Amino acid sequence: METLLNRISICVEMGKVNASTPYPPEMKGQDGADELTKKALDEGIKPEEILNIALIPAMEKVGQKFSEKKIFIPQMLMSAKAMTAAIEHLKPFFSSGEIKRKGKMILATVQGDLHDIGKNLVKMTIEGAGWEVIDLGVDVKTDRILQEIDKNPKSIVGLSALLTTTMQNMQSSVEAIKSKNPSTVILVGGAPVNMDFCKKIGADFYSPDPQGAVKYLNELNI
Ligand code: B1M
Repeated sequence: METLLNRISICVEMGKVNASTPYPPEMKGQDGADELTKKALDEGIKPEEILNIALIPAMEKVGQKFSEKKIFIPQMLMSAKAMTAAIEHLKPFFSSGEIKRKGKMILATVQGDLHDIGKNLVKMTIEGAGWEVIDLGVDVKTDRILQEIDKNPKSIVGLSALLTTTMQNMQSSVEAIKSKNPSTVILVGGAPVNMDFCKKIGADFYSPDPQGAVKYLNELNI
């Protein structure tokens, strides 16, 4: 029998958001990522297990299929919707951090980039660890980030990029931020980013995942 985690994973891979969506036709009438994630939590499955065993690997498969031209943008978008529906149920578990905030992070997906699932996970995890997050959203121009730093001068800046093309925009944002505010600490992440790139563009730290970001933030003496 298929486990619940496996079923959630299939829903994300196939783009099955909830029971009432007719897409994909072969799963019509079945529960989707929405209902199954709630069920999994009700049955006591840990939110981290749902995220790491079901959701993230499903998205990796989606990316793989997209690379192999087995699926196209509309399917990828449905998978993103299914993943977002599942993550909605996980939010309360990640966001139940301490009331007293340790510090602030201005978080953005860089200009030209519309991917926000990873950024949103980073946001949830960092908030859950007791930090305030000012989420500027996706496709964020450097000027908008600079404006927010002016309003919140001691904030850490977190930048996410998922495309090799938008890594260049990450670089120009980092350069502009450091040139105007050399003491601003900048944390970068996203699938194509790595520590070498982080160092090359003058950012302070790279983390491959939200947990690494939290560890770094908590070690900062601010
Ligand atoms: Co796009 N896409 N996409 N896409 N998409 C990728 C990234 C791609 C790898 C797919 C592929 O070809 N295999 C590829 C990029 C190739 C490249 O540049 N090398 C790609 C492409 C090409 C595109 C388009 C250009 C397609 C087109 O139009 N022809 C287009 C670009 C649009 C744009 O941004 N301008 C596009 C569009 C889309 C959708 C809109 C359909 C949708 C995004 C919906 C959304 O985000 N709301 C989408 C999706 C879903 C993907 C894949 C399948 C999944 C991304 C995802 O959510 N992963 C992706 C393939 C893949 O990644 N396997 C792909 C799950 C998420 C939890 O992981 O975001 O990596 P991730 O975040 C991780 C870590 O990276 C880290 O923590 C997170 C949790 O572990 N992290 C940080 C992220 N940010 C961090 C910041 C930090 C610290 C850690 O500190 C600040």
